[in-house]
Amino acid sequence: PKPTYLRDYRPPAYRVTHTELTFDLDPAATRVKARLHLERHPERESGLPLTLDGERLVLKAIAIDGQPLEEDEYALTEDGLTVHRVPERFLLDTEVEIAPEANTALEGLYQSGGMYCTQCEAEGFRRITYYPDRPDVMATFATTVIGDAKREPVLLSNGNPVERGELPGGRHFVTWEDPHPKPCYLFALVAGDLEKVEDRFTTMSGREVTLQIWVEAENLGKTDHAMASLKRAMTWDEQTYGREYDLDRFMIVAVNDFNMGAMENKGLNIFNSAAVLTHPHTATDAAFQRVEGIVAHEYFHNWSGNRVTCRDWFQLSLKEGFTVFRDQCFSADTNSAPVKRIEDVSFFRTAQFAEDAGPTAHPIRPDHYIEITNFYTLTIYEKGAEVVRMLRNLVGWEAFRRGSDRYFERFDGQAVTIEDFVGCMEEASGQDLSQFMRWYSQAGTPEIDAHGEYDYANAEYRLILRQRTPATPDQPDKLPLHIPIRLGLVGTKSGRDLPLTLDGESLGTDAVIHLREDEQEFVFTEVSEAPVPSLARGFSAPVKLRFPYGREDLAFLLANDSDGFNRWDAGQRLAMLALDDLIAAHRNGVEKVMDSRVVEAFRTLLSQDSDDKAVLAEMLTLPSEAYIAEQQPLVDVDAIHAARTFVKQSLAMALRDEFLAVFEANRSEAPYAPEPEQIAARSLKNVALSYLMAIEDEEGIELVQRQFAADHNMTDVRHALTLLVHSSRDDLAEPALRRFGEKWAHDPLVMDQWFSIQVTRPQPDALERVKFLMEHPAFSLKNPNKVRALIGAFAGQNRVNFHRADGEGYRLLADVVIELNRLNPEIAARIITPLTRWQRFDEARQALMKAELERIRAEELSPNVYEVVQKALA
Ligand code: HT7
Ligand code: ZN
Repeated sequence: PKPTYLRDYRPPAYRVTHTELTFDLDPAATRVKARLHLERHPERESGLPLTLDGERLVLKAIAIDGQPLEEDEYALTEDGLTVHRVPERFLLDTEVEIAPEANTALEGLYQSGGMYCTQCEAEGFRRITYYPDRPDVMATFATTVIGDAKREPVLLSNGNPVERGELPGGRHFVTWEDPHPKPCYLFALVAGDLEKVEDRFTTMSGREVTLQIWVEAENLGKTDHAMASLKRAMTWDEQTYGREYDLDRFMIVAVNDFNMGAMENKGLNIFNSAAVLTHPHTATDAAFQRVEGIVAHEYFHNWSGNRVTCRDWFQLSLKEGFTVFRDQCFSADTNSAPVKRIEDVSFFRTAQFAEDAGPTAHPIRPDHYIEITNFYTLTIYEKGAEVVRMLRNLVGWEAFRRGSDRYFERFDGQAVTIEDFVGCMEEASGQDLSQFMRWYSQAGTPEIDAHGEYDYANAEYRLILRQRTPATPDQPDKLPLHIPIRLGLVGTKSGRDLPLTLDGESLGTDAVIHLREDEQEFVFTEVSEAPVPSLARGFSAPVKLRFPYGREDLAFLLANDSDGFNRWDAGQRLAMLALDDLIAAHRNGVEKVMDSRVVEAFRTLLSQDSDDKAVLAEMLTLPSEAYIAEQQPLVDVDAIHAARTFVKQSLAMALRDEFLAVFEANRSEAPYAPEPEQIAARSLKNVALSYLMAIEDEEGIELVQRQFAADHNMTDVRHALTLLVHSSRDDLAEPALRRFGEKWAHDPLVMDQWFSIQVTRPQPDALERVKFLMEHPAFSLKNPNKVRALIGAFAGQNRVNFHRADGEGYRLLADVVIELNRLNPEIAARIITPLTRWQRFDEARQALMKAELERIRAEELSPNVYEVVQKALA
C-alpha cells in the first residue's frame, strides 16, 4: 500500500453540488442508485477525467446526462472508477450492488443484529457508491430508503423526511432531504425495527427542535441520561460559543456493532450502544459521565466539524482537537472541574505520552499516512485538545471566543485547514502564533528540565528552564516550541502564593511565563521568602516537566499549593519517589520498606474535612501500573506490580481506621443519581474500600461482600465484584462471578463488564480465562465491544499476565490480530498496540514480542495492520 502525502493536496477536479441516492435494502444484494450533480472545480483545468472512489462495489449501470456509457468510456479498478471524458457540468447516474450482511469491517453500509446502519468516516462512503470520497467535496443530499415494511419499519437518513409511502411486495420508502451541504463522510442511513424516545428543545432564537433517540425496544428504559445530556449540551453550546442547532430534528441511534464510540453524521448521530445507554442498575458512574461527554462531543461537531469541516484528513485534529476541547470544558462545567482535569491529564500522561514515545508517534497534523483510520489517535484527539487549550490560555477566553465566532462565520459551509483556525485566533488576539504552529507539525513529548535557586540576599528567585523534544520516527531534529508555563511560587514560611514580579512587571500570584528558546532564565524579584515553585499548573502544556523536588517539597505542595491540580500532582510525584525505591528494592531482592512520609501525607489527607470529595478520592489513588511504567527507563511489570501492591497494603495497614471512617461516612442508601455530589461520595467510599480489601482481612472482605450483595447500583456492585475477583480468594470470586454472570446474561453491555473484570485480574489464570471466555456464547470476534472488553482489557490492562515471561500473552494477542485482520482491519490495527511497545521491555520479552509481530507480518495483511506492524518493526 502507498502512502498519501499532505504536500500532494490539490482540490478535486470536479465537485458535487447535489447528491440523490436511492437504497433498495437487501442483506445480500442492496441496490444503490446515485445521481450526482457535478461540475468542474473552478480552480482546476478543463478536460480532466472524472475519478471516483469505490471499493467492493458491483457496478450495474452508469450514464452521463441520461446516456449510458460504453465500456471503453470508463475504467474500473479495485479502488475506483474513471470516466475518461466528461462535460464541464453534468449528471452522473450509477447503480451498484453491495452486500451489507457480509460487511464485517463495519465501514460503509453494514448490518448490526437485524438493523442496517452506516459508518462513513473516514472513507466508508466509497463502499456504498462511486463518489469523490474526500471531505472537501460538500453537497446537499436527498436520500430515499426502501425497505421491508415489517423488518425495517423505521427508515432514517440525514435531514428532514419529505415523503413516505407504500410499495408493492410489502416494501415501503421514506425520502429524506438534508439542506446543509456536507461531505459524504457525514452521510448516514439506519433501517430496522427501532423504537424512539422523543423530546423537544427550543433554541436560543426560539426554533423548536425535535430530539429523538432510537433504540431496540428492550433498551427504551436506558435513554433518559443521554437525552438529558443532549439538552444540556445544546444549551451549553448556545451559552458558551453562541452556536445554535440548525435542523428541525436531531436523532441519535444506538447500535451494538460499532468500531468507535459514536459518529456525528449530520442530524443523525450513530452511537455505539455502550456510549449512549445507561441505567443505574447496568451502568457505572464512569459510564454515565462518559455517555454525557460523548453525546456532547458528537453534538458539538455539528459546528466544529460539520458546518465547518476539514479540507483533507491531515486536518483531522482541526475538528477533533477542537471538539474534544469543547467537550472537556462542557464536562468540567457540568461536573467537578478539577476532577475532570485530573482524570483527563492522568489518562493523557499515561496513554498519549506512550504513543508519542513509541514507533507510531506522529504530529497532530501528520504529513503522510497509509490508512487514515489508523490516525484516529490520542495524539490527534487528546494532544490536539491540549493544543487548543493552550491557544485559549495564550490569547485569553474573550479573544478565543471572538476567534471562534470569526472561524464559524468566515468558513461556514467550507472545508478548511488548521491554519484557517489558528489564523482566526491570531486576528482576534493580535498575537503572533507562528512559533506556536510547530505544535502541529512536531511529534513527541517535549521534556523540560527546570532548576530554581533562591537568593536570600537579593530576594530573587531564579528559574532556569531547558526544553528538548526527543527524536521520533521521521523527525530526528526538533525546534524549540512556544510552551506556556503557568506557575506560582509558594512561600515556605507562609504556605501562600507569593506575588510574582518579572522584569519589573507585577504579575499577580499565579502567572504564565513563555518558554520559547531551548533554554531560558526567569528571574523573579521581590520574593520575600524562600519558595517552592508550583510549575505547569493545571498541566498548562502537554510536556514532561522535571524539577528536583525533595520529598519535603512535595509534601509541602500537597498540603499548601493553591492549585488543586498541582496539589494532586505533588501527591503523585511523592508516591512515585516511594514507588521508584520499592521497584529497585524488588529488583535487587532487598526488603521493601514503606516511606513514612507517604503514610503521613495520606494520614493528613484522610483527616481533613475535604470540601471536594471527588478530588480527595483522586488524591488517595496511587499512580496506575501503566503510569508507573511510563516513568521507568525499562519496564519491569512484576516489580511495578509488587511495589504498587506493597504501597497499597502498607497504607491500608497503617491507616485502616481512617479508611474505615471514610468508608462509613460516605455510605448512602439514597436512591441512585448520577450527580456530582453522589458520584464524589461513591468514589471516595470505593477508594477507601479498595484499601480495606487490600489486606484481605475478615472485616474488609465482609464489607465488600455486603456491598456486592446490597446490589444498590452498578457502580458499587461492579467495584465490589472487581475487588473480589482481583483478590487472592477464588472461593469468594467464583460465586460472585457466577451470580453476576447469570443475572446479566441477557444484557450485552453488562456482560462486557463481566468479561473485563475477570481478564484483568492479577492471578496467574487470567490468560487461560481469556481463552476460555473466547468460547463463551456472549463473546464474538465480530463485535468490537466484545473484543475490547476481553482481548483489549487483557492486553492493555493486565500487565503482569499479558507480559508473562513465556510469551503466551503475546501469542494470544497475535492470534487474535491475525483473525481480526480478515474480519475487521480497523479493530485489528488498534488492538495490536501493546505489542508495538516492545522497545520498553527486557531483551527476552522484546524478542518474544518481535517474533509475534513478524508472525503477523508474514500474513496477507490489510493496509491498516500492515502500516502499524511495519512501523513497529522498522
Ligand atoms: N468523528 C468520529 C470518528 C469515527 C470513526 C473514525 C473511523 C472509523 C470509525 C469511526 N467511528 C467514528 C467520532 C468522533 O470523533 O466524534
Ligand atoms: Zn469527534
